[in-house]
Amino acid sequence: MSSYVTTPIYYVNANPHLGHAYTTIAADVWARHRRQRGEDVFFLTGTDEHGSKVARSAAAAGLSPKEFCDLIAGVFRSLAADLHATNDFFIRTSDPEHEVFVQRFVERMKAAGDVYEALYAGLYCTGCEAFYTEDDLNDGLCPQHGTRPEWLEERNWFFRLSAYGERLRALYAERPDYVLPRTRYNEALAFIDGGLQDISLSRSSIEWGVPVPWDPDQVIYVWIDALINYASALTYARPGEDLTAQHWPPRWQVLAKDILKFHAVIWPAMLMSAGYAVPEQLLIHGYLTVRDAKMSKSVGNVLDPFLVINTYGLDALRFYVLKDVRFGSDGDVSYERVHDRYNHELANDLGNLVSRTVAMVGRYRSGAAPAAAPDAAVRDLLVAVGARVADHLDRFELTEALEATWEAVRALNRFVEERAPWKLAKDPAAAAELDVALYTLLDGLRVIAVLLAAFIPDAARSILIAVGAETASGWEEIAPGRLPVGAASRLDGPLFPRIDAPPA
Ligand code: ME8
Repeated sequence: MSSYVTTPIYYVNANPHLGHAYTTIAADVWARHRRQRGEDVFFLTGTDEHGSKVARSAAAAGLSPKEFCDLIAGVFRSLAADLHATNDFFIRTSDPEHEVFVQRFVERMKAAGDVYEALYAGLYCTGCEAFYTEDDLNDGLCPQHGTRPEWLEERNWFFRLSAYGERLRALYAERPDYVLPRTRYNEALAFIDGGLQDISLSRSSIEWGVPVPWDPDQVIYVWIDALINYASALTYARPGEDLTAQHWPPRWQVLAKDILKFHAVIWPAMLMSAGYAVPEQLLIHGYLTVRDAKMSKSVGNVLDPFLVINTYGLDALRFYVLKDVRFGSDGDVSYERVHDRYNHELANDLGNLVSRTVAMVGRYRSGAAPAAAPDAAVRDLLVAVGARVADHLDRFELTEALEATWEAVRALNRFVEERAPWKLAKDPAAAAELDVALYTLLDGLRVIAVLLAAFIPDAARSILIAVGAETASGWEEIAPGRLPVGAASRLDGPLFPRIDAPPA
């Protein structure tokens, strides 16, 4: 089965912040993990470039929309690269192939009888690029941005979303895990049960967008245009090839709760209308917050992912966001917390363990894995941890998976202290015991590196090289005892050098 994984496509109205990095990292961990399990993964991310929000930012910067998009899309693309995201394609909604595909898609919706023209008179938040009713607002303000929406009156083409209530309800009834976690499933179902209104499919008062094919004075509403990216990308990601048959529908779509309604209600209805299969599962995470407020470009309370990477390295960033904030919930983040977790968990717990182990194997066994079986208690613990990590990952519990892995890290640290190989090395009668201790440590680190390979790929690879198991990182390698006898261990420098003070 194909495993098509997507992130949202991010607005290019401003530079990316840690919130965008977060979703891309989570989806990348997932993509890497599924590849470890031998699946045929296609991983997509990209940028959402049309609409009034982006057009206004471009105007404020004194650039044409396209020039402005090229600039900021470039920053998002380099963020994905700097995160070592293994995306198979990077889509931009200003790609001509996407634009043509969007036109064909809405034509299919029209041919299905789901598109009609009418007057829209109501509220619009440009920050959300969303239409609101009075009931949606908090004291007349946008629930996401705290700003006053604009009053719009324009002729629009509408999508008959109201006709899809029954089919959506049937979808939710058939698939109790369509949206994870369950609270988000319930929230989406409540939208549907609350009664669906038709929505605008086009905008007549803006120009920066994809022209409506049968009415080129209007452009397609940016959210309709954006959602279609998940389908359009497969048709041109590989020149001369259409990957739709191989990868459609998406198996996992990762996004935060701010855009749940678009993905969990409007998107499947659009797909039903145009005659496509709906995605298998939506995985919804919470917000990174700063002093309890959602980190966002409009509030300006952002942490800079590039700064964290430059100070602590990429793996520290990947580890931090997934370990510090329980995946699915909201959680506060700060540079101080990155700093603490880096020094305690990565530098002390893991980095030191690797350095000590490799140093001892070098000193006492000339850098070669001794002939021994792993200590039985450690082996049993690693088997149990491996099974739990797999279970957590199956439920998309990324933080719990890391926590379980850290139990193994701490267990190996205790094991070194208890066995004290430096004492055993002084006693010739304890040579066999020393072999077991050193083999257990090397092999245990190997297992931990395989468990961590999707989360902190660079460090995991360095650990595998350090213990002499460079090529073996498939999921079956989590079984203890697979380190070949004689494997050569080496380490060039500390994996996570200590850093004295947080940046900024
Ligand atoms: O909504 N915490 O783009 P966007 C966690 N273009 N995740 C966050 C976050 C935070 N503080 N801030 C942003 C759009 N994100 C549309 C999407 S998809 C067809 C179109 C992440 O630039 C999170 O994934 O506002 C959220 O859903 C997404 O960025 C919103 O990015």
